[in-house]
Amino acid sequence: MIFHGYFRSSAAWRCRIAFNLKELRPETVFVHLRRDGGEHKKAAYRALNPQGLVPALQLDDGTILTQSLAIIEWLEETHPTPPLLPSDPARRALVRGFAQAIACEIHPLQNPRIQGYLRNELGQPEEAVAAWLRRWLGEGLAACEALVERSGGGGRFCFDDTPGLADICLVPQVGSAERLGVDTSAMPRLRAIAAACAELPAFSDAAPAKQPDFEP
Ligand SMILES: N[C@@H](CCC(=O)N[C@@H](CS)C(=O)NCC(=O)O)C(=O)O
Repeated sequence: MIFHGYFRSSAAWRCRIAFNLKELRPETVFVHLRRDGGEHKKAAYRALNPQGLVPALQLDDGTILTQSLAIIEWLEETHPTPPLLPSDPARRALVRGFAQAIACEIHPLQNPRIQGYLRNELGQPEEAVAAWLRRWLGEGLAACEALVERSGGGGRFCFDDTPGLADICLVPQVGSAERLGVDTSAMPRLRAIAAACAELPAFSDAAPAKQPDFEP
């Protein structure tokens, strides 16, 4: 299996954590999102993912999976141990809802192509782009804090005492919040969970700075 990713991509970061938790080491190909106008926009990569987004996962039978949540759900179904979702259906839905709040609502507004549109086509200055990023990230994470709180998640991780899909989605988004200077002081649960995750090699080894294609 071949994983196509980029060190800074939070969608790829989610998958890296999931691979590590499942103790899988896929061959990795790095797709540079900034070099030469973006390798993800070239025909060679679009043949893998017509959306022109990383990550993509090429399976041994040639099937190409796209979308980080679909990749992680495939991993969960094919390599069930350790589980990334709770066994109770309602709690599974809670975890999926949390994961989608990040992957479907917060993250898409942060994407390089969205930033490029704001800068280049709408002519917005850097301060306006930064304000956009912080606004949607801050508001989205505040809702995530409430979701964890409401779930009775007093454990070490979002919805359980073991890390799972919600934590996999949370950690890269908290990483973006730190990088972009979002004020997370009113999100003590999320900060504590991110700190607990950082103590686990599956999470710390997946961080952008640990990837071979990392650039400061
Ligand atoms: N929903 C997709 C998001 C994929 C995505 O947006 N990837 C970003 C990097 S995190 C990307 O390739 N962006 C390219 C661009 O915006 O030009 C997933 O979860 O896989």
